[in-house]
Amino acid sequence: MTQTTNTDALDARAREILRGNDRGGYTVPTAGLYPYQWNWDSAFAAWGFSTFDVDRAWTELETLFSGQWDTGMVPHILFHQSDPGYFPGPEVWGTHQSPPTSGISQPPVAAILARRIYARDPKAGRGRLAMLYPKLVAWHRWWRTHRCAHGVAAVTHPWESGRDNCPEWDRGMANVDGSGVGPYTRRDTGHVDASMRPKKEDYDRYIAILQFGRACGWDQETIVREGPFLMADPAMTFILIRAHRDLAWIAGELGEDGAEIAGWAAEVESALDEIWNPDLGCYDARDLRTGHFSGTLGSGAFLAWLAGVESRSMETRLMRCWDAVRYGIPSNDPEGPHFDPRRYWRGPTWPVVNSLIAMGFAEAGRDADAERLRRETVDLIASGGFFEYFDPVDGTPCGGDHFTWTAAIWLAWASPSAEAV
Ligand code: 2M8
Repeated sequence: MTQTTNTDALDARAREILRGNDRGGYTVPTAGLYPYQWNWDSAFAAWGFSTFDVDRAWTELETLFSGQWDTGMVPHILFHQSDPGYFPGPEVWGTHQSPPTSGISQPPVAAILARRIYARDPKAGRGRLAMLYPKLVAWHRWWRTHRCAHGVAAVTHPWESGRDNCPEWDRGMANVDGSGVGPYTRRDTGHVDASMRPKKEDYDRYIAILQFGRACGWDQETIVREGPFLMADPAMTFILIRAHRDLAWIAGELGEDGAEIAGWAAEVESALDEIWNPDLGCYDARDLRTGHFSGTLGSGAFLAWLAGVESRSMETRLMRCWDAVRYGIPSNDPEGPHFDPRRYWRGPTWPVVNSLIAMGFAEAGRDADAERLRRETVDLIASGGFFEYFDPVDGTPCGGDHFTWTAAIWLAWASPSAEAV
């Protein structure tokens, strides 16, 4: 098969996956394992749709914001239709929202990707972006008020970070007592191999943190002040800085005043020293209950470039971590004690995270790194398929198949046919 035919076939397959996971106005990450609308998955889905159906791309974001709370928070899951295949479902979260939702948020990539979707067809997108703009502002304001009280961005649940069981959270999770959560049945291990998923002791703690939030009626002040888990997250911090900047740009494009939003980005940036771990030589997650760094290098540190942050010592450390594997940026340092190449966020490489890291590389003028990361991601998808994530050492595809965000980033970034926008 020629290179072109192969690209055509993969592009067609990726579009088919997005269409196949479309449930009418929103996409599920993959049938079975994740039967609802997830926050950052949807923003990536929209980016993918924008390569062949810009109207559908805007609809995806609009449906996501249909779940926005009065507080401005955009929840991490919207439960549009009930499905017994996923735990914890809407009745466990108990948020009393319509549509039913979870009670935490997820990385705010929507403004970053809305800007790119808009760039594909500004004429068609202007009205849609203008409608979305005040909702984005309300969500970003929520981040500033409820998650950046310590300066950088914090997460109140590992699920809020999107990197569920990454070793950075081990410190904070050690403070959480999962022993009293009562009986429950996990559904994820019925869909994929249990050795690739978080362990039972992690799940007990995830549920304990959820139960705390539910017991206080999802009152954010109580959760931040007294909740069982609160950690500063480099990935969230870098994404937020970048998202604030893109939202300020959107404001300017729409003739709105983006100065306040640009100020939020500067505020977070000026607090970055709080998460610089000198012993690790890079940005690190930090337990805000005890002050301890996680002491482990994760893929979130590589998002520094996305926020325009650079440092010589960080560069050497991060490149060593990448060079230790063959495919993509590993979610945890292969030379560290926690590296587990197939267990979810404890070592595998995630094409979706690679796409964000490569965006940062390209904008920092690190074209060779951006291209290397794109090529390594192409190799994974071309030989393994559109899986959720991959073993970075030997390229084995892992987790769910026919995965929305893998198909989306293929179309928008990795595919040789992808236009740079
Ligand atoms: C994973 O998280 C969910 C909980 O939100 C789960 O494991 O049940 C993460 O990879 C997260 O980043 C992602 O958004 C979600 C759906 O793809 O799955």
